[in-house]
Amino acid sequence: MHLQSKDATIYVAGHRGMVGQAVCRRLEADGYDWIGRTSREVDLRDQTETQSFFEEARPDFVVLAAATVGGILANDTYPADFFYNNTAIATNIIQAAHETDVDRLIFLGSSCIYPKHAPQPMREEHLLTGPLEPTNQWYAVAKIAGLKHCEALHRQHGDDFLSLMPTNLYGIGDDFDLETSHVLPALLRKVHEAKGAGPDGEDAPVTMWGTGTPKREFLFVDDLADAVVHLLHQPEDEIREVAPDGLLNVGVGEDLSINDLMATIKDVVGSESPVEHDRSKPDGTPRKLLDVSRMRSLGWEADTSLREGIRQTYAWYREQETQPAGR
Ligand code: GFB
Repeated sequence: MHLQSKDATIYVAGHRGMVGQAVCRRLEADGYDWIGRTSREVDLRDQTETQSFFEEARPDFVVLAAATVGGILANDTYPADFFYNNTAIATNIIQAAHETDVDRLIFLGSSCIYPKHAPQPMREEHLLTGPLEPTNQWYAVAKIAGLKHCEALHRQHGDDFLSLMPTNLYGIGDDFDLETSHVLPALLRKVHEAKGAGPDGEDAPVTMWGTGTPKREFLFVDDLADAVVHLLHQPEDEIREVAPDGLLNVGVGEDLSINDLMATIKDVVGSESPVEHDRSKPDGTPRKLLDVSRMRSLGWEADTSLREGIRQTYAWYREQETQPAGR
């Protein structure tokens, strides 16, 4: 059942993460209240704690944005954490939402659920048609379990549980730690720190991982939040008409190479840094472009250009740098 009342209780799981924060910002702007719990308050990997929280809070709507996430290296280095945390969080929340009669749940997956060599652009029907990318298969399998759980509950009990598959996300609240982050914040930070850092005050070289030839599609996180809220409002029969399995890709519909991303970032930052490649690091999937026609036919499109999104993310990053420690 779709969102109609401003009195609805909306639980945003993962409200402190980049996606959760963006969803909460958007809900607040539209005059909706939301509830959230930190992992100290409710360990979502614990079934009993999760179930008790749902019984006490009785949310009407759930946005499932809680997850262990990271870039290609983090996925490759911590496969057990990515697998276990994400499987447990998704299973516990989705089941508790079912048992407490949540009106609609939106589960956030990832475009890495599709086969490594899926035809491009990737359609929802390409799920489970070929082998996964090895570096992030553990995360992908956990996300596939979550979306299949939603699909099974819809099939067996008619639950209005949907799965959104966002492409690579970036934006305000992103992780800028070079070991764990995704490519966009990593390159933004590296280019920023190299500015004027050469021995004679020139821009120092920056190193990017891999060959720079893989292609990715980048969605500004506030656009994803807009897609989530848009979907909360859509009548169920209209959604099921375009997505009988409840699966909806969310992206911008265009991609670019990591080399071109680097050039755009350098341009936004105003950098002249030479670029070097660390080829010991993996490239991952050669291309990941989503077909977003299902969301388009539901009346949604992304509206932040990559350049504008990078500009806003960079402004936010610089603000964090200038804030006193401890904030
Ligand atoms: O964003 P990213 O870490 O994740 O890497 P994936 C994208 C591409 O950028 C890869 C290259 O080809 C990286 O080798 N790259 C270049 C860099 N320089 C850097 C750098 O400094 N840092 C990083 N991180 N990459 C993730 C999955 O895959 O995407 C997750 O592992 C999830 O499970 C997420 O699906 C959306 O796009 O390759």
